[in-house]
Amino acid sequence: DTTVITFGTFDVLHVGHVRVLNRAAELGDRLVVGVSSDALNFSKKGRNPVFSQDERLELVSNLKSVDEVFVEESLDLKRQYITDHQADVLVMGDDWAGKFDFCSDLAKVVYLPRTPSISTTALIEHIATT
Ligand code: C2G
Repeated sequence: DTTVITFGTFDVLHVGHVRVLNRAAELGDRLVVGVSSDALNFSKKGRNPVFSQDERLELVSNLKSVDEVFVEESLDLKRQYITDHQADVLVMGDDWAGKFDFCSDLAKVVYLPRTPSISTTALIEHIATT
């Protein structure tokens, strides 16, 4: 069996998130998703997420393509998460291209093209200004 692992914040879940998760799931038999903790999100983006980590975990875990979720506490634990979950493939959107190549001795690292013109930041902006 092939286990695929991917990571993200998945705040204000949108179609770009669903598509990357569906495409990640197609690369194996089982999809495990590391959802960024609120603290990690704050350190990456400098703002609190709209939805809390518990809400984001609940949303992601209820998607059809997702078999298991866990909290991603740190960007620096990629190697440990891959080992813990016995992942064979690490998938990320191509905004992270090259960034996780240091894991390629543990798992096949695949970067998928992002869905154009949709992002949490743009959604927040849109809601705030309309
Ligand atoms: N994504 C996408 N298309 C978009 C927006 C996002 O394919 N229009 C993908 C991203 O490339 C990523 C996933 O959806 O693979 C989750 O995106 P984010 O929630 O923005 O994740 P991020 O905050 O970049 O966290 O350890 C890695 C990080 O935790 C990634």
